[in-house]
Amino acid sequence: MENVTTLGEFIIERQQDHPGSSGEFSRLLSAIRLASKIVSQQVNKAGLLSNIVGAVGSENIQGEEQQKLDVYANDQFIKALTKRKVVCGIASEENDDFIPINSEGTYIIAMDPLDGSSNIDVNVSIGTIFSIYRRVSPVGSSVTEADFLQKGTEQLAAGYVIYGSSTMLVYTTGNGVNGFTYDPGIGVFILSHPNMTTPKAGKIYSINEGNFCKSSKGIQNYIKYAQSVDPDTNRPYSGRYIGSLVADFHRNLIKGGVYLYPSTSSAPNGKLRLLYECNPMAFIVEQAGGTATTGRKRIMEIDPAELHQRVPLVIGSAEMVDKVVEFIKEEDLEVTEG
Ligand code: AHM
Ligand code: MG
Repeated sequence: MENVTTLGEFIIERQQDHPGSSGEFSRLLSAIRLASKIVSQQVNKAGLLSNIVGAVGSENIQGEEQQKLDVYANDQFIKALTKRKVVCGIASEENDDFIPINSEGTYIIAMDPLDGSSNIDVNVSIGTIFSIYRRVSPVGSSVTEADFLQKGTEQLAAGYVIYGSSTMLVYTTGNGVNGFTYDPGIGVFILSHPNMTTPKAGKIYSINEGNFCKSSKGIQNYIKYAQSVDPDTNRPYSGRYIGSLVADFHRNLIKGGVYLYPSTSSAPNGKLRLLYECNPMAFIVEQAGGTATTGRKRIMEIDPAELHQRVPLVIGSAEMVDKVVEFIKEEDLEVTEG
């Protein structure tokens, strides 16, 4: 195990790049690291929990009630972040309101503790997504909603954990993107993907095509474009859609591709949440050389109006995202002219 860098070492090294830093931020990242190890272990036992140890709601052998995995993940992240005392508030997909933590804390977290809920019970990759901001209200006062409603451009850090064939933690603090793979044998994350960049273009498009008839003309035309044959532009693209944002995003980040969750007639703002799904992924993709937009506006420049706000998302390789935007703009033009 010589010449490897662990996540713990990496966090300390990077902290030294910021002289005068109090180490608070590093403590926060260590809390996320700890919670993701615990959740990873539990995710790997998910089948055992529901089918052997007992269904959700029943008691296990220690007399503890079995929890749903997403509730369990939420509790673990909240517990770990609360202990570090540097966090003043948390917004989570699992909680209607934000949770005030320590009024002396400097940072706020927005998170989706276990994303990809439809895949939890069927052994398909799922993930955790997080986004970190400095509070805007004064330290010592109670955290306010305004602390959470900041633009994505204000993010200090963002990342995700993918519980896949191996568990990986990928994050950025605005200075590139680094990925760490978990070695369960020794219980550490090891730097496996330093300075991750995403190709300018790829061959993959990821969208729930079941929504085709509910989609706008622009999106329908893009799907037809992705499916048409044109060897010069590597088409037809491959359709890949897992239904777990973290897994679809992670694959496309590495291989090159575009992920879309556009507006549909039944979900005019799409499905995904701005604060803890779209913004963190947008920060990561931009740091890796890609882009993220609603089709009309850069994701990270949206002024959030509410905690659980949804926005349409087109994210991935820059040239592929641009192509989708062309189709959306073409449709806008037809609508205005017609
Ligand atoms: P969730 O937070 O309830 O898990 O929903 C978010 C998930 C994303 O991970 C995924 O990309 C998307 O929903 C899939 O939605 P759909 O089943 O509509 O395609
Ligand atoms: Mg989610």
